[in-house]
Amino acid sequence: MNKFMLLKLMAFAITLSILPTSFASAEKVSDGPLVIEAPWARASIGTKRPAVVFLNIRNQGDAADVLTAVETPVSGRASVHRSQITNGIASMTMAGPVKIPANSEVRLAPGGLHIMLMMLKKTLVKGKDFSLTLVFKKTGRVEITVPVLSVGARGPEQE
Ligand SMILES: [Cu+2]
Repeated sequence: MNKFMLLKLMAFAITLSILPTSFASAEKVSDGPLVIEAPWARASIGTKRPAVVFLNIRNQGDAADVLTAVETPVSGRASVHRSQITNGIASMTMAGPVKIPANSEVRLAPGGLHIMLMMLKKTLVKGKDFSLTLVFKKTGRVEITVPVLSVGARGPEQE
């Protein structure tokens, strides 16, 4: 084996070791300055109860944007909710339009902002994924793929 072939093999091995992590991060960059990172959903118990989606929205631009709506073929009614604890009682409300300030990140995570999928049209099965479209005022529509984790998942890192 000559030195050139060895280098090619090494490059191939490095590519192989990098691939799984780049898939796992499931990063989607829009045409604009927004980056949607680490989307995930919990498996649903049938379709009677709502499902929930979490993700990070990073705004790399110098102008704020606003998340105005979410859509997905698996749900008849998808919206952004905010969980809160008032006087020791946990509740959630419609978040309304969510501002994504310039050069910052908005995290949709357990205990805070999340995307609620009501009127599920199909059961979300662990290991499967589904498409979700985020609608932004400036950037427009950004379609992402959301992987479905286990029912008790607390985040993509725990899987
Ligand atoms: Cu909710």
